[in-house]
Amino acid sequence: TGNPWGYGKQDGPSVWHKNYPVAEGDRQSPIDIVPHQASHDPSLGPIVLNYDKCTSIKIANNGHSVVVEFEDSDDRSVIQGGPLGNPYRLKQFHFHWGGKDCHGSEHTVAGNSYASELHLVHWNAVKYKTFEEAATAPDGLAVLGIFLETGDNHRWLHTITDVLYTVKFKGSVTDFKGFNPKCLLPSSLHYWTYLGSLTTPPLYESVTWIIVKDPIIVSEKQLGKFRTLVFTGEEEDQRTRMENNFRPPQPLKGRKVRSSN
Ligand code: SG4
Ligand code: ZN
Repeated sequence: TGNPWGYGKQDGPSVWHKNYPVAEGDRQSPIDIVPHQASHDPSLGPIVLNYDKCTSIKIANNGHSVVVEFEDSDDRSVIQGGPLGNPYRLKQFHFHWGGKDCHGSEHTVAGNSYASELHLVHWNAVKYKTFEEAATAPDGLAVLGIFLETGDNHRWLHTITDVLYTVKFKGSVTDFKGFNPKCLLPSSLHYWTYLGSLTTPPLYESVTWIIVKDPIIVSEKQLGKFRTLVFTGEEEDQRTRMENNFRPPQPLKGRKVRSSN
């Protein structure tokens, strides 16, 4: 469905607006977060994650990223609190990363990029019947963003990097049961929040973004394993390495970024 898009010269973020005019809309993501311009909002409560009975199902290469999908037919895995008026169900998580460790995140902080960014995508099952319906509604989705910075080895990321060889090509899928993404989060969940969009086509303006301030630390070697994935299918002649699958920051257009602390 939809038009082909990617992260290359011909099909990358700078041309997405031709097929997806909302790319130039008023609440696009990602953005550059300028900490001293964010307003502290004492009414913002803590983020609460109920991922305990978490039900991951599979890991897949969708030709744009690597995605871990969850069973979302009930409220077993939800995010609540913070800016959210009700619980939102976990649907999937995925990563964005660079070809080098100096860039790769979608959001930037005071102009600085991290090596990668993890997105946990949730939907508002209280107001909407399906993920697809929620994805087009202004309060339909909540994405929790976590920055990855290079340094020491991350204790749990190997659980994901160990299976990446099974999803090297676009369209490949592997069983991936019982993974709780809580192990990938930093100890403090202080955050910035603002109203934005999906960062890939169809770029729907439906996301309440919650960007965690503290990064997690992963090794260069661990991040390098993501770059063994390819954007292309197994039957395609020329393989293109999956890297630099991030959209750069978009205009703020008068939006306010709020800070939890
Ligand atoms: C990545 O391409 C994911 O693989 C997509 O997930 C995701 O689409 C897309 O990013 C946009 O999500 O948090 N970066 S983002 O705004 O979640 C959706 C799938 O295609 C709709 C499963
Ligand atoms: Zn994303």
